[in-house]
Amino acid sequence: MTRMLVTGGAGFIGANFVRHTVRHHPRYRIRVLDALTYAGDERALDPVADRIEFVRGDVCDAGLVDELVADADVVVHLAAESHVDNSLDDPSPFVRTNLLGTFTLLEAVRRHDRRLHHVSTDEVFGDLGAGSTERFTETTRYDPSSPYSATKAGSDLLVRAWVRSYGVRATLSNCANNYGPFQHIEKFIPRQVTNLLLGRPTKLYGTGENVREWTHVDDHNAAVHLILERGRIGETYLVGSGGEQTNKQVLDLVLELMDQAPGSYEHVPDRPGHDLRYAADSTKLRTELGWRPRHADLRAGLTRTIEWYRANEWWWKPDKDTTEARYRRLGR
Ligand code: NAD
Ligand code: TDX
Repeated sequence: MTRMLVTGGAGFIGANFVRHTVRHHPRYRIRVLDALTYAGDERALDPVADRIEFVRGDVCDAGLVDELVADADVVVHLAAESHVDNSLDDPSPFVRTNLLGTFTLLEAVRRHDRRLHHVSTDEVFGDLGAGSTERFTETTRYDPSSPYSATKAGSDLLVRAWVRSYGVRATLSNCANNYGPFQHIEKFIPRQVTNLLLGRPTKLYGTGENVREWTHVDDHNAAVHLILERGRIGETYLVGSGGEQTNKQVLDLVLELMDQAPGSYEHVPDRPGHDLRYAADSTKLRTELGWRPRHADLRAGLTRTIEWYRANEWWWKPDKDTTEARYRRLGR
């Protein structure tokens, strides 16, 4: 058995990763480290609870992290503050968790010479022109816009420096926007879906012309496994489905799939510094490691995701009022 430590394993991508790993990679014995912030929910791990060990704790707690890393062969690092709007409102937990947390983990991994995979975002590159066909690559210059992406960029740079200076055995991935089950209802797609399920208006920032490359969480997690198995140490791999959509297009598709008229949304004030367009060139991952998105059909993926939110009100409904109260305070 390979002992795997997953940080942030009760969050959206982390919980899907843990469930995917239990199902498809039984050689791993998994331990999850998660602080259970507002974004973490241990119930997402219920179906695999008897196959994993859950530790509630902070990735910035050096003593705890040292102990857990010493007892692992592989570490997959997903713990982070992840929501751009929250980072604009209060950057401090982002600086702490994303920077100090990654530093704490890197020091433990260095001491115990453990394999690390660092999960990051394509937002570290900033944004692209709305009309351009340019895509981010592994060598695009870092140019983050928000406190969230700046702290993620900083965490990537720490990982790269620890590889070069201390020989830490780490890989990195920078993925485009994910969607799928268990995504917090503060994020774009689940916010709209749950609003519609409750008979409330959907909310579109600004003109809705911003472009994202929606990638199903299972495709992202399959990429992480390929990188863990065959990725080259020190290398970065970009992950993206290739399907770009404006927010308006995605919202119209959600409306159509939920039997609502196109264009029925409320325009709300734009997010400050709102990145225009993200697009990741995942050629390296595809050619070196043979990755292909299996859920590139957004219509099919959204249909299943909408069904999941419809069937799992127990999971998201208790958070709805607090989440929307936060948005009201932000004017969005
Ligand atoms: P999420 O907010 O849903 O989950 C984050 C998890 O980390 C939660 O369970 C939370 O409790 C935990 N956590 C937060 N602070 C912690 C701390 N100090 N110590 C321990 N645990 C802590 O986020 P997500 O969308 O699942 O993202 C996971 C990772 O993937 C992040 O690093 C994010 O930057 C990256 N990423 C996300 C996307 C996306 O579209 N969601 C895309 C690319 C990369
Ligand atoms: O109500 C909304 N209306 C709206 O128009 C919300 C919540 C968002 N938006 C827009 C803003 C973005 O252009 O939708 C787009 C997607 O928004 P988010 O879901 O907040 O994602 P984004 O800011 O693109 O960042 C996401 O992808 C990259 C994740 O939250 C990050 O963790 C990841 O790194």
